[in-house]
Amino acid sequence: MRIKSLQEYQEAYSLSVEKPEQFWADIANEFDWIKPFTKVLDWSFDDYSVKWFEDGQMNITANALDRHLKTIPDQAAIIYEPNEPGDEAITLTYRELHTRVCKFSNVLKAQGVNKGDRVCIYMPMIPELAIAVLACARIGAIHSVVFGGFSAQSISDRVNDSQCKLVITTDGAVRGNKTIPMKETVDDALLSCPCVETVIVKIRTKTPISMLKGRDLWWEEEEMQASGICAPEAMNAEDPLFILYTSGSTGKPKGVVHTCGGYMVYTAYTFANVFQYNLGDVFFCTADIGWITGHSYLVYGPLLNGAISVLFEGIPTYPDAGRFWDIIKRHQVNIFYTAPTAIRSLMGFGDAFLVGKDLSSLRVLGSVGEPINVEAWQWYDEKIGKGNCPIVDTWWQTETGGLMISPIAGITPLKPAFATLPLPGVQPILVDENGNEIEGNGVNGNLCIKYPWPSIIRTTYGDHERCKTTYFSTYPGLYFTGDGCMRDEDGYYRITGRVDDVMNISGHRIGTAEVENAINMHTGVIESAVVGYPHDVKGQGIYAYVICEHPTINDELTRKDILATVARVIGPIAKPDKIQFVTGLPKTRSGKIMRRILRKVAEGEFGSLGDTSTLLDPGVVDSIIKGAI
Ligand code: 7RM
Repeated sequence: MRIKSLQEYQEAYSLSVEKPEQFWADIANEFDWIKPFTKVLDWSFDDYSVKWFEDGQMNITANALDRHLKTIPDQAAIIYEPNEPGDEAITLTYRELHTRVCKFSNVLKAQGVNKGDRVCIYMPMIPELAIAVLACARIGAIHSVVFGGFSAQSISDRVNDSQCKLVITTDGAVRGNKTIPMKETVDDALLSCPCVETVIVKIRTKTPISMLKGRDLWWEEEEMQASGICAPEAMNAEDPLFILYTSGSTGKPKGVVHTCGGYMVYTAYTFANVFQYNLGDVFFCTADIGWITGHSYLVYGPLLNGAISVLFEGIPTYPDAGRFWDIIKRHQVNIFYTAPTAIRSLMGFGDAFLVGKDLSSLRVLGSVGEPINVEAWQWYDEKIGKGNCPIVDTWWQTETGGLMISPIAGITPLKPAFATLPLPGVQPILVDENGNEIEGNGVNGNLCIKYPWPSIIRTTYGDHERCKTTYFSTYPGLYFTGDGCMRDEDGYYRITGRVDDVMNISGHRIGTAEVENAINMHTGVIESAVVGYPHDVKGQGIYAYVICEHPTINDELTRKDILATVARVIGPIAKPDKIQFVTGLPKTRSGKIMRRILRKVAEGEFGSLGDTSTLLDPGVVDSIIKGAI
């Protein structure tokens, strides 16, 4: 399964296109199956359905944990680096992680959690977050991790959508010099979640919290009583493994469903190859487990490969902007995987925080989450990689489950800001607005994928129609990514950003409609329109145009109030960077907001607004330009 040269990549790629079933069956057979599969793939992108290894049975934790007990029981699986740099790091070996996962599996079982039940996990970046995820997978419960920065409202929306019966959380969290409530937020959320029977609370901050008799349990007490032996549940390859909510261009976030077998095969394969992981290497992915990157490349991909994975609780700027570099030295990190927004932010602090930092353990660097600009790429290459570490710019999505277009470290010749070439099994195609394929090189288009790979989204939880219309109806017969893309003269791919109403704020996906709905909940707001605009550090910032009932008495205060409303409804990450009060929005005769114009104004480009003649009231544009900030 390991690609070792450009020629091997090309051979693997050709085989994956010509004989995809043979290609993936060979890779899948390297794993432990409880019952081997006989069918490899069944699919249709027209009436969307995909099944990989359908009649096989397995358990992803048997492959991520038990399999390594024979060979590397005493090797580190997870190295936990706490928020406080002075606190001791904690290493969990494969044997220890296995025991703790088994214990917590038994805790969940004792609470009546069965195969197929949904469990919501709302926790900070501590080892118990990974343990909770793996325990669910071991007993066949479907985990739904909700990022610890989301609001009570967001938790209850997600818990209700998938009808979770149990929630796992902590008393509080620490991030940098802040203490953040967790259980209190869960308590608020659960006021409107009758489906939840049990809450398990791990102590992290010793924050006083309310513990409801008959519902709330302490993690420590339950774990102490549990046995450390728990056989992995036999899962069909197509049984759901997890739900992860992600934002789209309309409505509330949707629950992306991934299944056990295909997700296991694909995350393990891409991890090993793209990062060229060698046994004993220390891998540090800075993403939170609350996002897909954390699921696939902090937990599952690394553990499936018997890797050493660093789990960091804090933030890149605490106690100062040298924290990542200190962690790299402290744990002798060989492979470092982070987001362009972090790179740009640290670059902004200047070289002072790099002085005296020993980064010589590094061998491979990775980037994910948003397009990386050339300056950031070069800074990363020179200052962090010392010109010696290949940078893998990995393009993929929550829906793709794993890396899709990416260099293979040290093998694919690089070009700054290019995700380069599709990985084996991935068949990208560029199409124009009408869905016609744009062939040849030196072209731009909308990025689609024309053939299934093992970890493609299976459905959106509880609403298969939504999955079909969102991904498979824009261009019939193709999976539409929502991204624009160019293919240069060498056939290299460069992702240019979303072409739909999804923003990418510091690598976090947020829908414009979601932010508008939150703003519209604020008293006195009649209507709003939200667009993304270029932001030096975040990649994109959020720009909101807001119409209020009356002129506000104090614009500054109303702005702050609106921010508070958005933070309460969605979470602090969705707070607009700019709010402009307007008296009207540019609408067409049919009532559609012309976002193109609002985007231009937000970018500060007032001269080239294009055709505004179809607007109901073209005068609105002038007044918006006058008030632009
Ligand atoms: C992994 C993740 C997905 C969206 C995707 C793109 C953007 C991600 C890159 C990128 C350019 C990259 N999942 N994106 N990686 N754009 N180059 N290497 O981020 O579901 O949260 O976001 O992120 O727009 O559609 S996600």
